[in-house]
Amino acid sequence: MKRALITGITGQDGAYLAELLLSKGYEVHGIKRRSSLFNTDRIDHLYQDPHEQHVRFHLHYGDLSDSTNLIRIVQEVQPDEIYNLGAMSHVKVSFDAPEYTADADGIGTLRLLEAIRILGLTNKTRIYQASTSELYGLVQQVPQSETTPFYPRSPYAVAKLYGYWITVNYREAYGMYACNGILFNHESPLRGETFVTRKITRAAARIALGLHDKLYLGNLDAKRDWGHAKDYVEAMWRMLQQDTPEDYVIATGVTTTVRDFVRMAFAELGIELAFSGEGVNETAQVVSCSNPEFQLPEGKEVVAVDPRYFRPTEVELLIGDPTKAKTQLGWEPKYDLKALTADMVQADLELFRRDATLRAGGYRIFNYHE
Ligand code: NDP
Ligand code: GDR
Repeated sequence: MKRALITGITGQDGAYLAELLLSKGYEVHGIKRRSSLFNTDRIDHLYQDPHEQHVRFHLHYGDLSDSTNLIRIVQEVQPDEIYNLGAMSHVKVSFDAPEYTADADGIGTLRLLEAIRILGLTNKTRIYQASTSELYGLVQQVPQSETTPFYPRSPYAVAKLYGYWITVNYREAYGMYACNGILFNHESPLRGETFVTRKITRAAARIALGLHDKLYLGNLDAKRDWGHAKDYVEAMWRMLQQDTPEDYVIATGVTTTVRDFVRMAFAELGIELAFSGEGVNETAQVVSCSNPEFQLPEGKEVVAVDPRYFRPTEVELLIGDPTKAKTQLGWEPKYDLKALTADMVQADLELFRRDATLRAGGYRIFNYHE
């Protein structure tokens, strides 16, 4: 039985990857951070009572900022594969917490590589590093591939640039099986609520159900290559099953503006929107609503721009070329953007129908944070 260790197991990708590896017969170990409230919502369905026999899912307290802790866990687990998904992953927040981001996302990667080396596991343990399309940053060439130069545009991307190169360096210096997956944006119903797609699908469902008035967004012109996280964790696993370690771009090859994603999300609910105005004055109004479940008057303004969400430096355009992954890994995504949007919007509609029922019954519902 193969043994995998996942950092960031409580995150979106960690949850899907754990599910995938368990389905393939792996013993899965995950590192979670201590928090004052439970933070395991995404993996609770995978939990196995440690008192039972033949348990294949284990959680360890830890943090990428703590090398002794990482060394101890790697020593205990003796993993065949490590997936380093843990990170402060929000680009906008990295401008507020640049030093912490560098520590967790940059030096955290080094700590894990060093743990493998110190413990003499360089010939046993394979490692996947969660690199990102944010490395490309300022547009120099499209579509972006494994050979496109990097130009990071945020403290997050600069930290991830260190993670990328230190992974390459350990591969070359010590012959480790270490790979970078340069993954473009990938989303799902498990996506964190403050990333733009999930923020939009949640707000669309809540506005349709009459639970929320208006969605405020930042740069509507930004273009992203959005795929489904379920497809992307499959690519991570494939990268660690090859004869030689290499780096791969994982993307759909299709790019879409934030504005068009808003249109698609509302359209999934039968609501047609029209955008008007420019820059900070741009808004979107309801043109029609074909779904009798929702009471949305024509002309209602449901989207507006709030400069609070602008970034000091922005990544304007991402579109990936996944040819290498398709050819060498045999990787093929199952979801296109329409199917991804439908999956997310329907999941959020289901979630907030429960809130609507509670509110109708006189119960207070949770606060809604943006
Ligand atoms: P999430 O933000 O959903 O999850 C991040 C995970 O990292 C969480 O489990 C979080 O724990 C954990 N974490 C944060 N800081 C630390 C730390 N100091 N020590 C240990 N764990 C930590 O991210 P995703 O699942 O979306 O992304 C997974 C990885 O892939 C990240 O590294 C991200 O930067 C990268 N990536 C993501 C892409 C995407 O589009 N989703 C695209 C390209 C790369 P907690 O739950 O306690 O906060
Ligand atoms: P990104 O994802 O920065 O690409 O990083 P995010 O969804 O945060 O932003 C995508 C684009 O949408 C624009 N935008 C907004 N973004 C947010 N979060 N909130 C808003 O209100 C809003 N309005 C417009 C942004 O300016 C941006 O252009 C994600 C993360 O998962 C990273 O960890 C990962 O490395 C990259 O994807 C690939």
